[in-house]
Amino acid sequence: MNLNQNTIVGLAELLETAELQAHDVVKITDAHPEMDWDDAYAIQNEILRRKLARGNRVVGLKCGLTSRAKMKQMGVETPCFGFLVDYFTVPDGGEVKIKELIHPKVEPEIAFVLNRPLSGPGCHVGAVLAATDFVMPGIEVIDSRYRDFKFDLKSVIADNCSSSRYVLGGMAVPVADLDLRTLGVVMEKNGQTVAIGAGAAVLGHPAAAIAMLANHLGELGEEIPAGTMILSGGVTEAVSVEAGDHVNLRIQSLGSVSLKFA
Ligand code: OOG
Ligand code: MG
Repeated sequence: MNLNQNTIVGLAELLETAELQAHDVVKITDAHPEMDWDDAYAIQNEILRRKLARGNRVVGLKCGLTSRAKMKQMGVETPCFGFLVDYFTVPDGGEVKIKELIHPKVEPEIAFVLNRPLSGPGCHVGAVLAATDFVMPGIEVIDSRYRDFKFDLKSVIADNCSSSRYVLGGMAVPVADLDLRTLGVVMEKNGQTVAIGAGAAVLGHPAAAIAMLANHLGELGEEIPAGTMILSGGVTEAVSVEAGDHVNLRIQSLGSVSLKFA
């Protein structure tokens, strides 16, 4: 680690305040080019600590930048991991207030819910499938706190991977009879198709993203607890939204989920 504790606490406060007050900031590596990966996750952890101290609860985890489309769109080559807390949750068909966000985008996701813990190193697609209770369609609303949605990997990790809101819906389907690689994904905005893809866009198999998260936590001596919900990462590029937009996601065999922006 290259940053001292005061700097980590200060940067966490800067980023979390930007989230809560819905204003952007310049990417933090501009002023702290020496920041390393451990610093980045330490800042994210400090944001989590602030939220827990305020009474928020963790309701899930997320993998990000796991598809080529997302990596290319953001100019970043490596996945990142973040957390989801209670107030990020939107009910199926529910409304997100644009005023609470900076410059939101939506992305289609396959959500996993585990019935057994997963630990790394050595976690693989088979272990993930064996520990998965069911999968569901999910729309993630990302909202980078960085100006113009421009960042590098360390800055976005510190910013909890742009986490902001998410909705789950459709059907909860066990994975035994599904081929998650060939599941078709169609996202519509205001009735127009804006993104199409298939599960394999996420690291060749969406379960590989969950395995990567388990291996990442394994390096820290942690595991993914049983019962955890995890977003495996945007299947396609993220799409900008504004007030009045209605977004619908359909995933083959899993049904649909939607949300609107006001
Ligand atoms: C980072 C978060 C990416 C995903 O699914 O790829 C993400 C970003 O693009 O702002 O959630
Ligand atoms: Mg995402």
